[in-house]
Amino acid sequence: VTNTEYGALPAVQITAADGSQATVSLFGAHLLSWKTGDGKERLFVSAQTPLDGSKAIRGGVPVIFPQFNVRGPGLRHGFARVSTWRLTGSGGDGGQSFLEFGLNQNDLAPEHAQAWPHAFELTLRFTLHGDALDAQFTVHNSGAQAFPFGLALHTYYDVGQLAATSISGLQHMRCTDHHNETLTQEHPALHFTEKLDRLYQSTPTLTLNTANATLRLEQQGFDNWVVWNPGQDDARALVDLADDEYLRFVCIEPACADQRPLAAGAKWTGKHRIAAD
Ligand code: TA6
Repeated sequence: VTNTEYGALPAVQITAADGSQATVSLFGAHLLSWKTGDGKERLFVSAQTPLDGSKAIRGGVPVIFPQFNVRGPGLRHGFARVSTWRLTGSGGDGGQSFLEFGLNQNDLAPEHAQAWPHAFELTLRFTLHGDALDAQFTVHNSGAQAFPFGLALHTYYDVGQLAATSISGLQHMRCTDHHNETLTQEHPALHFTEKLDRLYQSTPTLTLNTANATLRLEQQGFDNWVVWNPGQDDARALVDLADDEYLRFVCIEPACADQRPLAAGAKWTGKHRIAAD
């Protein structure tokens, strides 16, 4: 493990035997960069994002917990992405390398701990192996009462050219769009021709096709896939995104968008694998 800095943020970096590399900021346990063994960057980070802990990072993989967007009573998209996590483990063998991060109620800023007064332990482990990146996310209710939670791994992919990008694996699936209307995906491939903000039920596998790459996305344990690109108008309204940067990324997020209960002592685990061809 190498200690490094990303902007003004302390970060840690691992490099696997094949040269693939992951860089994670302790602020948010936020994966900022994932390069495959060929040196190709797979994630998008906005050139205009603050990198000083004053605000959530626009790009990479924001960790959303305990609430997805405004689907709950608390902070939009939760406090995990604006909290400082602990590095709880690292290592590797036989071509694998991992970094593990933890966050519990004692790590929170007082206003977040007061607004969400539960005992919990989050564990997020990123593992590099071959041309794949695994994320394993565990929520442990370490208190004496059940609590509700929602979450997501809000992954921003660098797609190069939005117009040449599509997602397959969603055909015939029901989803709700940003008008909260329910529709069925008719086309085998989902293309990005305007703002898109959709919540699908989860499936085990999706494929992201871009001009230069194919990525296979797999999940276990999550309820939904969220697909987002802000389009031109919403992108202009985002101060931490340059006006034309929406043409370079899509978000595809394994999520539990609706709040679900976790019993006292119980654990929830979700797994996400991104595999490059
Ligand atoms: O995941 C999609 C979404 O919830 C959108 O509705 C969208 O506005 C976005 O995430 C980004 O949210 P943020 O709080 O990071 O500006």
